[in-house]
Amino acid sequence: MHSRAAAAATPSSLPSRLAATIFPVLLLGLAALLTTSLIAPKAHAADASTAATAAATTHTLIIDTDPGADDVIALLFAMASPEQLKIQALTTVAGNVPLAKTSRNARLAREWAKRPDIAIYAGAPRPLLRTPIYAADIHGSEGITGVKVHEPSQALAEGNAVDYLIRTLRAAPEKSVTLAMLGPETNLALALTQAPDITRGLRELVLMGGAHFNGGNITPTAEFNVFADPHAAEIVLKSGVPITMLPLDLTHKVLTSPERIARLRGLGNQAGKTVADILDAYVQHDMQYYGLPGGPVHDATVVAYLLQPSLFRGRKVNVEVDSREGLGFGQTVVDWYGGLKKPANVNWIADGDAQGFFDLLTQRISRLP
Ligand SMILES: [Ca+2]
Repeated sequence: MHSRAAAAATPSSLPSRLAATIFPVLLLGLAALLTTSLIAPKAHAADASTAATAAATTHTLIIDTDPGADDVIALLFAMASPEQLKIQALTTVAGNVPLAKTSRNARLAREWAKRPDIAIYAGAPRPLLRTPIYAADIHGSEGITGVKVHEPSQALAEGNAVDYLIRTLRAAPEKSVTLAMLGPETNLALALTQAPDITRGLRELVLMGGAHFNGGNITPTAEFNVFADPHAAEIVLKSGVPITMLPLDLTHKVLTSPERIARLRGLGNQAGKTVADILDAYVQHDMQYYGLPGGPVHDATVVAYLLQPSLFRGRKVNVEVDSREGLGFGQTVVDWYGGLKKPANVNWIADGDAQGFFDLLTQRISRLP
């Protein structure tokens, strides 16, 4: 992971990328966004606890994802919760593995959850500007660890994920759609760049990404999803839409244990076995590399947050992304103490109830075939 990270840390040279067709579009969008980027949730309140009190929440939901072993678990978790999560579609992006495989893996999750009603749109095949990077050493060359993959019978939906997001968010009632983002944020950045008005339809963005107290997982300072497309993350963080981020600060506290995986395996359904098989393989790297007693299940914490926000605690803070070449490339700069006096744009989740997370995951996975 880390030798590759060092090699990938330098974005491709800007002059060569200027020729890319995307860049003029991006500049236009950035200009438009700058006029609205400071419309953020109200200013930093010292130690504003954001633990929610609602026992159960519902969302009209789109999930943007780059499966990814933990994405697959998050997708199964979400698709097992139809009374709370009205999933409109899945949109896929290049990330942990290239786009063809993330899209195939999203279709596999849909097949395993028996949810043929959910359309899947493929989106951006590469980041906005930087050199593409992948994480096959963590997620395996197929993007899912511990289980056999095959080509699912149900195809992708016609059309591109970015067009789907623009079309859907424009048609949606004001502040009605929650977007869960489990990978690099390229698709939404492209949509916001082409159609800044789509923020109107968004209720909230819930992102797995970033790192502050914990340090990074792809470089010492950067978390993978942000590092894989920091320019996209910058656009998203400046969108003015309410944002909750679940960073490594949280996910490295919500760890598997042999008992927690055994409960999933012991459910007796295929989904429980699948999740346990994925986790048994997936957690090995992180347990060894970080010396942790168990492994994180990063993206699945987003789904738990949507279902039961009272499991989590955070603070509304200003977060910016370092997209300059150098040691901090892809770092989320989190003003935890409010010293910069900038508007809070992110509800940064720093802690959570690990046992509560695994209880909820296990209960929901038990509902699947
Ligand atoms: Ca992911």
